Amino acid sequence: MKNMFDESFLWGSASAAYQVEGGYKQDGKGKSIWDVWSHLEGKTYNGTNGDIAADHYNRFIEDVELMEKQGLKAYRFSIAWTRLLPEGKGKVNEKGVQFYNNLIDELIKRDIEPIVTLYHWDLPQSLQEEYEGWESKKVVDDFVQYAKLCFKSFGDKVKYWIVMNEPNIFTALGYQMALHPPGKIDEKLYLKTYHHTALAHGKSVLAFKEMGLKGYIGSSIAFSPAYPASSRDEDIKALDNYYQIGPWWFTDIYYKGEYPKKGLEYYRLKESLPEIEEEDMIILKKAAEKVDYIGINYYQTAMIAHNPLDGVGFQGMNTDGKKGGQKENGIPGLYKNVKNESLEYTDWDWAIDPDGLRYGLVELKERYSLPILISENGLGAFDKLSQSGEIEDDYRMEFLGKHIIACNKAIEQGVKIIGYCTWSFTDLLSWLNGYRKRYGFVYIDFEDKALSRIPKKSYYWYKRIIETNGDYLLKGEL
Ligand code: BGP
Repeated sequence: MKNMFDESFLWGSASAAYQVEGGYKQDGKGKSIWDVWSHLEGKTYNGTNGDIAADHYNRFIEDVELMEKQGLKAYRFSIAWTRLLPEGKGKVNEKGVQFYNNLIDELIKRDIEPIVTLYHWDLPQSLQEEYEGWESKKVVDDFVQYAKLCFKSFGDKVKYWIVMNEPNIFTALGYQMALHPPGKIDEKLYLKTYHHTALAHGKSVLAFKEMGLKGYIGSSIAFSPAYPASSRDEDIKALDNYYQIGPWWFTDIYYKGEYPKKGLEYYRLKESLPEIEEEDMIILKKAAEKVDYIGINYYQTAMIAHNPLDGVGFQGMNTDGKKGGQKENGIPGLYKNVKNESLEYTDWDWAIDPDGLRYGLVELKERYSLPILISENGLGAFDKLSQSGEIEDDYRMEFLGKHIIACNKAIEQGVKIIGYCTWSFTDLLSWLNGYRKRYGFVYIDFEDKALSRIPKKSYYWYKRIIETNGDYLLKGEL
């Protein structure tokens, strides 16, 4: 297979502050909504939390050394808003700024490009208490102040910025399914908070450009392309419904500066739309013209079928890793997500579909004509440490390898891909699935206080791919 990856391709890996850092009240850090939520009874898998996590806050040098040894070209991480601004606004915590400066310097020293996410779900608790966080438009301006502080503090060193991580997931889980903070079920709030995330993104993009910083900025959306369950009209229509209030709803407002028409009509009839000011749409349009790339987190595709008015609604998520436990989820009258019999599934019932990535990348290219950064892709699995101290995660190599091949094919089809970040570099906390659902190249025994790092087989495999800029894989050796 012809290798389409150019020399500047960012072979990366990713993490997020709450899932990896620990040090949850160290050096003046304020509380985030996740610090509070994970301590509430019954909210996370077996009560797991990120108090210590992988202790990356105290061990980042060791972690960056491991990245360097692997040859990683880029490391995507998020900044904890509450480390910089413990109360969400006002007084800056210099120790927090120092931590990220140290991390960035350490990466640059080792030729690893920092890709910085500004928001990976850890809203300051004080803003939640003051005005209900994302529910109030006040959050937009507080967010932009925080973003500007980041641009000012790190903008001379960081080239790649991701404003929002998966706004579609944290608003859906927070306001449609009550699985993430603040644990509500309210369609109006879901749409309102999503609109506010788009505004926070848009205003931050414009602020970034106004500051004249040299760099690239976008946001990362969780993207699940989909197929119709059959060629029956009702399934084709269901697929269109899915795209209108799913993928295109999420990405159009960020990358075209408008909501898809049919989706708007649907919510208008239900009287669920938030107040959208004319000024909002002007900002969103301007930002969509200035944004540099689309970030996507890709894990799986969906298979969409007709769902009658008395059909299934949201029926929960598989969080215990017992394969087959996932029930069908849907929106009565619009669509439901059914099992795709032609695909394999992970233990958490996520469809494994490498070609879905190629398919989705081409869809995005055709709709938005922007370069794309794959900011997450990975396999959650129960990894086992062998008696001799090794982790033979061949299944992860197979998973990632097939997805990298899919990227290569997408580039052949004209998609401009800036880079590919695996989720995740070390093992870390999975929000609702605890520490047993592992994604990393580096194993961490979370039961053992030492939290020692052990590179898995996939760590060395990815190293070979990076060294050869993809040749090692594309020549057929998985
Ligand atoms: C994405 C998030 C990540 C990460 C990943 C894996 O939605 O951006 O933070 O958690 O999914 O998901 P999970 O941990 O639920 O398996």
